[in-house]
Amino acid sequence: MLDTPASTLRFGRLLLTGAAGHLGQMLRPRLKAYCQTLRLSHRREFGPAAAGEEIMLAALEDKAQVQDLLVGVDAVVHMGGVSTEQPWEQILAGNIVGMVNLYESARCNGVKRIVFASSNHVTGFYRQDEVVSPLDPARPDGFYGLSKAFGEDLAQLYWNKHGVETVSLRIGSSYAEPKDRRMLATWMSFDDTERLVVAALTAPVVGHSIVYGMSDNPRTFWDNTPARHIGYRPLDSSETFRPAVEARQQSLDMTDPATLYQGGSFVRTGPL
Ligand code: 15L
Repeated sequence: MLDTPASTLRFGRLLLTGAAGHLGQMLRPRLKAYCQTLRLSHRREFGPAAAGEEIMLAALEDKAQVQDLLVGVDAVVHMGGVSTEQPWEQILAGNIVGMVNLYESARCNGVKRIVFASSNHVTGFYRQDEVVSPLDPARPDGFYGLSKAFGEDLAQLYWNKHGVETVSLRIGSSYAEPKDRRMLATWMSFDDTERLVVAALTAPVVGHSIVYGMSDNPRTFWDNTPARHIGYRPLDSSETFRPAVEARQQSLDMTDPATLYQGGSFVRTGPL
């Protein structure tokens, strides 16, 4: 967790969706420093609220539940929805219908800013020898990446038409440490993930902006220059883990699409 001066407290009530998921659990204690009340939401029970928290269960595809969820909220950190490649029906419910419900609720409840957990899989079908920026066209690597591209387009629509601001975070691989060679390029430490989310919440003017979520890795697939106005400055690097990762994965199969494309194993066809 980062040291947070008291002066950074900016929000009355902040909503964190997907609070019981991988990134939601990591962000839960960290985001409390930036608000008076942290409203936590997930589709299933996940235990009691602690001091400074409130819990509201909601399924994203349930329009009425999502309408209630955003009442009295100043800003949203949307980590909810389906976070890996899954059958289309699940992605449709969580990431397409759920996103429309969330943005409609934001519009109706006057919520001004959403930080949206998009994904690097929006551009997963670029090769690993290309450097992609948020200005390049989407090349999703599956239904999951496609749904995140839809989410970004929806965010753009709600900015243009209704003045709801969004920062879409094309998150790379947010884990305690990189698990394989690909993640030496895509890894984002938990502290840098907090830095990115806080920068996205607090940058003064964002409209709809897209930024890749990565640490300060020396080799990377992404160029965040068009998102410099967000003010995200990563302080960690995957380089520390390189010797251990390379020792574990000594050779690369150059005929495997997962080696050639940025999306890694997400680009493979066949069973999930
Ligand atoms: C994602 O979007 C997934 O949510 C996560 O599980 C990782 O697989 C990550 O991308 C990645 O590309 O490493």
